[in-house]
Amino acid sequence: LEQPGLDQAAGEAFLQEAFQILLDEGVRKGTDASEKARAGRAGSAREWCRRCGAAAVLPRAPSWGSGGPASSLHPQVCEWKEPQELRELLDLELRGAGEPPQRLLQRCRDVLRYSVRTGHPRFFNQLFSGLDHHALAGRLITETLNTSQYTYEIAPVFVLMEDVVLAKLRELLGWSAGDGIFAPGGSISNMYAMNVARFRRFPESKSQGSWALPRLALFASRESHYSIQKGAAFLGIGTDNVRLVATDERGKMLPEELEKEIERAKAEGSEPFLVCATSGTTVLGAFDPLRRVADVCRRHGLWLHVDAAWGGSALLSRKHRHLLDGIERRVPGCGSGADSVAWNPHKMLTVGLQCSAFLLRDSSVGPAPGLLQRCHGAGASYLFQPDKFYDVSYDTGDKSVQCGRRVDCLKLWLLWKAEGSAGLERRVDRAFACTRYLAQELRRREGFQLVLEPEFVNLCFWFVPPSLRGQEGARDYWARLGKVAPAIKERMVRSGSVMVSYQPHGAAVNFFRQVVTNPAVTKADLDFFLDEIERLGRDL
Ligand code: ABU
Repeated sequence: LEQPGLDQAAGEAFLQEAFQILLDEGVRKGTDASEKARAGRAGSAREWCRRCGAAAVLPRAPSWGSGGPASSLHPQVCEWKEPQELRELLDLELRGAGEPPQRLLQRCRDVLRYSVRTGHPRFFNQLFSGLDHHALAGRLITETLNTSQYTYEIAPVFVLMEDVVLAKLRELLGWSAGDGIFAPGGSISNMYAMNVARFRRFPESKSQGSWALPRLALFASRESHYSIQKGAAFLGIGTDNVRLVATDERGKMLPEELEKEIERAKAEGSEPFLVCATSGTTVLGAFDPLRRVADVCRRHGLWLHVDAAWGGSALLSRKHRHLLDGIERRVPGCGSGADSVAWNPHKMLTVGLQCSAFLLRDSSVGPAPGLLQRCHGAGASYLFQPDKFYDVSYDTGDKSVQCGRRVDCLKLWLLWKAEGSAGLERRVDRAFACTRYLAQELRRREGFQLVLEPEFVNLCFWFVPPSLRGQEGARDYWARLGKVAPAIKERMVRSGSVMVSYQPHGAAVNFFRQVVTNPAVTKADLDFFLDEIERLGRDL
């Protein structure tokens, strides 16, 4: 005990080397478009791989693996391994003795090598992608400081910063006042909405639980996020009490169907309390008509929550914010637009996972505790001592359902400082422009078929291989088409050239859902993406 239990100097030396690896392998190789440009110019995959030092990528050349650009044969987005092989490569077992620094640094390289490069300009698989350098700096500082967002005494900077960032997001919603909290993902933000709406209607539910409640009913569209079901199960509301409202052909909630569902629930003896509208559905990118949904909520006295986890960032764009029209609406004397909103800047704004804001327009917030605090507060005497020497209203942690809570505001704050609102608007507009470009290319190319015209940045399409073209009338056409996207996906992941998601949806067989949120993506990447699908699917 006379000496520290860890070697600071050796630790720092290790970190320096680890940071260099992080920069080289994680940031540069993981995002550098010129890596792929060099690869594209190489004569063959073998030649390129020899030059860059990577092991042979493909054990043998399958029919779809030849004749294309060499870059498509080199793993750039991911280096696929079967689980057993990966387990062996990584040597995951934890042993009694520690390892020397060089071995550990090699392990860091391995982790980076075999992980998926979500910051790469050819990763289109999720609603998040890309790597923003300023946001990453914020994430690294957050990890280094390793604090919890609950009290001013241990997170003074972040308590003030969270307040400013949440106020800025509320301002974009058109709310001059209110409350909010960063939550661990959009699913939890949606659960917050359910809990707060229930508490506002039945304050005694906090102490008495389900014993204080009638059979509740909440409403969301058939296209709503699956977290609505999860939240209902988790909060004891029950998935049977989530009434799924019919949508139009674009996936937007039909307000007249909402009204009918509410009436039906009431007639069956349930107590409606919440409507969850969606701004940006996961697959189709649909926006529910908020004005009309808000009208229904007002007529029935229901809390309107908007799950804008995906689509919320459109509010930054003067050109596209109309998609969320009605979210801000105030109707003097008879209610308003949304009561609460979930918004994930980690998706379209490239902030980094996770950054999800739960925002509420709560007029009760002020010197007295607001709704969030009243709903979740438990007043732990070891954290929230009322007799502290400073203003304890800055101890905001009791609004949360968590105790320890990550700092999620710094990465967004630093990004915003770097880009300004104008820069963020440009990013949003660029994502729309990429989608428009892709849609136009799809229409031009043989074999591509849009599932629907994009309104947002979700581009949903089928690739029809030559063997299926002109056979739309055949009995098994759709069944065969439904096998194409999974087959192409397997090939692209095994080659590591590109990643994109696919799914069946309602009556539609498997189709690709392409989403560009990464500001590093260029036309060349989008052309490559379509070329690659054609190349990987031409023999199917
Ligand atoms: N919250 C939905 C995320 C799933 C996706 O990236 O597709």
